[in-house]
Amino acid sequence: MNNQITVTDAQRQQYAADGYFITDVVFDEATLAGIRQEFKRMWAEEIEKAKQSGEKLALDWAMYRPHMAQLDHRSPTCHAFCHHPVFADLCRQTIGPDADLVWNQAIVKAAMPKQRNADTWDNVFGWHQDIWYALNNVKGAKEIYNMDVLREPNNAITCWCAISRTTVDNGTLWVVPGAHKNGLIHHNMHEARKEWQAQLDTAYRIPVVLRPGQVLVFNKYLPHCSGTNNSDETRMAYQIGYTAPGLYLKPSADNAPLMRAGKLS
Ligand SMILES: O=C(O)CCC(=O)C(=O)O
Repeated sequence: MNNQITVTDAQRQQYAADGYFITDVVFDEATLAGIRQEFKRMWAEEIEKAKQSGEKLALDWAMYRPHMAQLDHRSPTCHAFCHHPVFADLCRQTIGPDADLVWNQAIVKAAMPKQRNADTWDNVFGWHQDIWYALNNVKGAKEIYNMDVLREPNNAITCWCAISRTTVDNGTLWVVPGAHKNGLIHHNMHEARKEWQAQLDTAYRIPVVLRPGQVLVFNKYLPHCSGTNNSDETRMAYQIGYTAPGLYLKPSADNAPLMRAGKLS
C-alpha cells in the first residue's frame, strides 16, 4: 500500500531519541475549516452545559480551555478526521499494520481576558504524561485496560494536530525532548485546578510551534504542557490516540479499529 505521507528516517530517529516528531502540513484548509466549525458548535454546547451546572471552575474550563473528548461519537466530520488515511500512514510506519483509535479530544484555548488579577484562573495545562492520566484519572482503569498493552512504550502514538496555528503566544504545547526515556514520572494532584502535575526538571523544555495542518506525533511517556493564550486568537488542537489492538479488555465504544493488515478499516 502506498503512503500519502512518509515518516522519514530522521523523523524515526527523532521519535526514538526525543519522543516526538513533527510532520509537514498534511491537512488542507477545507478539512481544517470543517473541524473548526464542529469544534465551535460543540464548544458552545459545553459552555451552555457548564452555565447550567452553576460551578465556576466548570464554566472557566468550558469558556477558556474546553477539553471535549470522544468527538467521533458527536460529529461525523470528527469521526471521518480520526479515520483519515494520514493517520493510517502514520500508524503503519510507527506502530505497525494493525491499529485502533482509542482516544480523541479537542483542546480549544480561548484568548484570556487582558485585564485579570494575578490569582485569576488561566488556561495553562500543567506538565503531565498521558499515560499517567490513563492510569490515574480513568476510574477502574485496571478493569478497562490491559495493563501490559497500556504500559508498553512503543505500541502507540498520540497525534496532536494543529487545527489553528499554534504559537508560544496562543498557548501551544511544550515538551521536554528525551524525557520519555525516564518512564513513568510521579504526578501530584493540584486540587484547585483539578489537574495532575508531573514532578520533573523542565529546564530543557521547548515549544512546539505549528502551522495549521501540521501534526506533532509523540510517545505516551513524553511529558508535555501548554501555556496561557495571551494572544487575541483562539487556539485549536485535536489530540488523537492510536494503539496496537488489545488495549481494551472488553468491547468499548471508545475503541474503534483504524486499520487491519495495513488497510483502513
Ligand atoms: O492542547 C493542550 O493544550 C494540552 C493537551 C494535552 O496535553 C492533553 O490533553 O494531554
